[in-house]
Amino acid sequence: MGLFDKLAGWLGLKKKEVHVLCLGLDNSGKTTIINKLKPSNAQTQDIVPTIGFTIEKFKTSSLSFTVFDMSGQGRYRNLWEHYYKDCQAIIFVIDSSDKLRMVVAKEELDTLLNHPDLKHRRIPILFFANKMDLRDAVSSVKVSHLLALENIKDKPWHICASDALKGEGLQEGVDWLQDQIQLMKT
Ligand SMILES: Nc1nc2c(ncn2[C@@H]2O[C@H](COP(=O)(O)OP(=O)(O)OP(=O)(O)O)[C@@H](O)[C@H]2O)c(=O)[nH]1
Ligand SMILES: [Mg+2]
Repeated sequence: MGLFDKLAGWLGLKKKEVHVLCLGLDNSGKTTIINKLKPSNAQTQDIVPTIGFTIEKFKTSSLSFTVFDMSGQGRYRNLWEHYYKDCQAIIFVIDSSDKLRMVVAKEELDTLLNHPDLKHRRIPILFFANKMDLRDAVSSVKVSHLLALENIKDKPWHICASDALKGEGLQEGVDWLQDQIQLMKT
């Protein structure tokens, strides 16, 4: 980064650019969450399963986010790792009502935490324990235990219960992530 860019950053003239990866099993609600974070006039009504990935851009007063909304389907999960090197934050979404596949979600999380491009980096991970509105959903504390999040010692992480259909819990999570990104060195 050149001196003028640095100066502009310090003076708050330039938005910090961050790449965020949105990961989690298929049907967990990733695209629904990202859609809900858009201004209401830009939201789409029909969400379909993601093929490969899609890219969304968001801007706040100080940050410019590029969010990679990855497909969670088994056949596309091998794409995730290609984006680890360039990402500065991860959003990991869990369907809290899908107890059968919680173990698969944990396997995918463990694989990503042990990946060489992520293992030694202090990048923040925001977990959404999504679909809290469903009767079968387990609490975010339970999701946290099932995924053994207490074992993540070298990265800041946070879990929020969410209902992406109503948009509940999303702002709390995004606020936490923004604070973490602001704390990170450029
Ligand atoms: N009840 C309920 N349904 C939800 C919630 N979030 C998402 N859904 C539904 O779950 C289904 C899957 O949502 P998507 O956002 O497409 O899931 P995804 O994680 O992007 O799936 P892939 O793109 O296949 O990886 C859709 O029918 C959504 O309407 C939620 O909080 N509660
Ligand atoms: Mg999707």
